[in-house]
Amino acid sequence: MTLQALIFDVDGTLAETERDGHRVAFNQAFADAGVPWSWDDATYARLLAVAGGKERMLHYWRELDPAAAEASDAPARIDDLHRRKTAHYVRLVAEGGIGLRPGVERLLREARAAGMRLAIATTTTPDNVEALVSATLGADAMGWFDCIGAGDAVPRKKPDAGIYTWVLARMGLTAAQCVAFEDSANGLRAAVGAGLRTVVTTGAYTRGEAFPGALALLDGLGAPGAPAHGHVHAAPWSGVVSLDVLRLWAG
Ligand code: XBP
Ligand code: MG
Repeated sequence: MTLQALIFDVDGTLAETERDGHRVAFNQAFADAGVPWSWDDATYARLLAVAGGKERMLHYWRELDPAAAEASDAPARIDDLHRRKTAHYVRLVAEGGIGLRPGVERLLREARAAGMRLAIATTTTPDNVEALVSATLGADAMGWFDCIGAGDAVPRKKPDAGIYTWVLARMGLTAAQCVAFEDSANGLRAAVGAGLRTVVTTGAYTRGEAFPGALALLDGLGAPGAPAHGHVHAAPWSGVVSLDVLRLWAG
């Protein structure tokens, strides 16, 4: 089957957005709303086991005060906090503080030049995707992606496979025609659940997780003179993840 499309996760895969982006935005939203929460790095690392910012806040609230978290006004309060958080995140990203991970822009441009289709499958919101893509690749770069599967497009977030099956359906492609890129165990489970061969590039928060079923488990995509290291089909591998390499791996 000829490789037709690359499907990218966003947070942790395109860029390391969590520690200095999302986490900071959550804390700013809590402060805005007068909510006495503040997520330090260790707390956030633990809470990242829950994909989805709204789901993550609700999980934390249930730990702190189960009764309040189940109250009738809880969903509206979570939605308000998430709107505030997303506004802070979009502003933080627009300020240019978060760059793409090494090799991401190179591979995206290589794929475009070869006529390979591109898509995004992420738990975060469409606004956050647009902010990151525009800030790092330019205002027209959202047009590089045939499909952007984000946030509440599907009823269940990763590790549910829904967002990936949603993207495949809209692309009119089968999993066998694509390769997915992820950074987390939740994301890998979602992509594999949709039948996708998946390249995992671990990040600051995810490198200690387990990644059963990954096509490749790497520390990044690599760059000329700065190869990635890891395993492909469980065999040690070092190099630069290029389109030709992906075509070879995808068979
Ligand atoms: C990672 C997530 C997101 C972000 C926060 O998404 O789980 O929830 O942590 O963004 P990805 P939101 O699938 O790109 O790795 O607050 O918008 O959910
Ligand atoms: Mg991710």
